[in-house]
Amino acid sequence: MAFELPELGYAYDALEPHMDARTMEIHHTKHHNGYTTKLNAAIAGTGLEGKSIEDILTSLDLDNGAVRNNGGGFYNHCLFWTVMNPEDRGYLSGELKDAIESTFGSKDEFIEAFSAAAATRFGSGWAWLCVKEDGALEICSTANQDNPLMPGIGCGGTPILGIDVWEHAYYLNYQNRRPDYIKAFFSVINWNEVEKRYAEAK
Ligand code: MN3
Repeated sequence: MAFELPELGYAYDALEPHMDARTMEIHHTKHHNGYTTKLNAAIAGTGLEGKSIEDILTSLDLDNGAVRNNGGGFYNHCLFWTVMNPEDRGYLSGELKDAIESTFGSKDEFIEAFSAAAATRFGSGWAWLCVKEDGALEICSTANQDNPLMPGIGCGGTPILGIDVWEHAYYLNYQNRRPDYIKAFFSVINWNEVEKRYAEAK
């Protein structure tokens, strides 16, 4: 079973004006599609074929550049589309709200710390909110298409929220203004999905 490009679950223009339709379309049909195709090519005929993407990433050989870059790219974008939603976003509540407040002080302080991780990631990469093995929350960032599930990446745990800070994610609409794009991301977060992922990861 080859990996398939997932549907977004909403229209390309559904996150306007925060995420513009042209960026969303290119990001999904070109970038994510490219990672998916190249991941399938990289695992074809190897022992990785048929494994789940989570299994592939958690047992990854970091020297395997094709699987590292494209497997990370496939997984990261799958997560990214689901943690944004034009409707039915919910709001930070329940156990996740409690955990964020006890870990970071308040929702605003969490947003500040997460935004700083995203803004200061040099070059291309991602910022994450992760659930560590002991259940604690952690903010971290990774380069390129690396992912916290990968072993020894220095950012460990199960990611439950992630933002893509590659320029392809924002340049058409925000040019070099990455901080504006990060701020906009917080207007479209699907907290219901983040809470669901938190409950599963904990
Ligand atoms: Mn991307």
